[in-house]
Amino acid sequence: MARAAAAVFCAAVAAAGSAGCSAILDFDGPLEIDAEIGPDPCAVLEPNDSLETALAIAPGEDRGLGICPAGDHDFYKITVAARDQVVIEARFVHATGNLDLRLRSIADGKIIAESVSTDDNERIDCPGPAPACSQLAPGDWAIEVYGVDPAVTNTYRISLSVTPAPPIDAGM
Ligand SMILES: [Ca+2]
Ligand SMILES: [Ca+2]
Repeated sequence: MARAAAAVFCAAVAAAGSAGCSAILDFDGPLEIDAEIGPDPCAVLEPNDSLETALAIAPGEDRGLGICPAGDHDFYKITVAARDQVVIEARFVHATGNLDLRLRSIADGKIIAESVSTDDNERIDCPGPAPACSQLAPGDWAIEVYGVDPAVTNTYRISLSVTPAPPIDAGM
């Protein structure tokens, strides 16, 4: 009943021209929405389809995820300290769908490095030569995983490894 009432109110707001309709949530109702979404593998950790909705992951993270439905993009946010050495990996079977991996500026979306192989897995080391990635400045960065062809779906694991740089040699 409460959901129906909320939906009617929502429609009324929409008819009045407000864009705020989606913010109306029905916290009093039963949790049947979660029950509906739960079994859907395409809904795990979604939505994370933009820089703005990038999901924070921590060093040591290693999760099983999916690019689905077709056209899905997954964004993750990582936080880097000064002189951290960062390894980002997406592991998947290329034969079931070609995924690529990018590191982007979370501020403006600029692509910093991209791993675009045509075999299993993608990996970016910063700093590292292939693909070229320089030492990352401290702060937040974004990782993007996506299907090269918009029709691609696939499962993958994302992992993040961060190694603090050794102490600066006092003799330098
Ligand atoms: Ca996504
Ligand atoms: Ca690839």
